[in-house]
Amino acid sequence: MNKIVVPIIFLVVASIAGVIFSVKGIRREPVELKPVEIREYEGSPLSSIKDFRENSIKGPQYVDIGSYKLKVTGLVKREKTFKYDEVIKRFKNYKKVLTLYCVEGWAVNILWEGVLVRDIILEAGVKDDAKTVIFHAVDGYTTSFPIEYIMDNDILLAYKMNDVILPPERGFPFQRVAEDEWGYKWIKWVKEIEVSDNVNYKGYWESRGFSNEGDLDKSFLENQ
Ligand SMILES: Nc1nc2c(c(=O)[nH]1)N[C@H]1C(S)=C(S)[C@@H](COP(=O)(O)O)O[C@H]1N2
Ligand SMILES: [Mo]
Repeated sequence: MNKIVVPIIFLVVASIAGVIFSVKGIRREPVELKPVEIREYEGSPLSSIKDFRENSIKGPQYVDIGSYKLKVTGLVKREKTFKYDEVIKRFKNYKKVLTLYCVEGWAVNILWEGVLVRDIILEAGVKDDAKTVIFHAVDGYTTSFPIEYIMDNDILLAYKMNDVILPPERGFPFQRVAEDEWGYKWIKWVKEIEVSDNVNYKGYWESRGFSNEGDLDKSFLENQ
């Protein structure tokens, strides 16, 4: 009897030990799961997030998301401060394919995803004398829009492009997506949305001769 039982017990113990050792022994490097950008949306091709040219006034900005806050200030009923996640979760998300045209002559067609600037501003409540919305970025860059334009249109504050979270170079955490407007109106690394009564405000490129309207159908130069 023992002649059979002993080897069986031995075999069982040995195979359990074998399993434990082999599991412990597997030392495979973790596989990095990179986000994959989509290159086609509803049958139409998209540009790649690598097709952009880096021409920001101070180069890419690397925002620490732990301490990041988006502020709504100025002529609002309640000044507001949102953390990154709050912005994305609190407001309804939208997506749209839009092309960014830089005045330098290049363009990228991208699926943008984000929240509406209007929804964020409405949460703060606009005062009667509000005329202009000024966007401020981490690198000191600014650009502005008439308040009616922001409130009457579906203007995105994007946090994703081609289904991928904005890379730091592309404006993480948020880029304002400005439909029908030149690239310099697409402010990256947005940190503050200021509601103002200053109708003559001029942003970074606007104060250097670029049209304040930024209308794509017209020249980007102010007096042409
Ligand atoms: N904060 C910030 N946003 C910015 C700029 C900048 O220098 N700083 N450059 C603008 C210009 S001129 C263009 S064409 C687009 C270009 O986007 P990209 O730098 O992601 O290619 O970003 C716009 N947004
Ligand atoms: Mo640009």
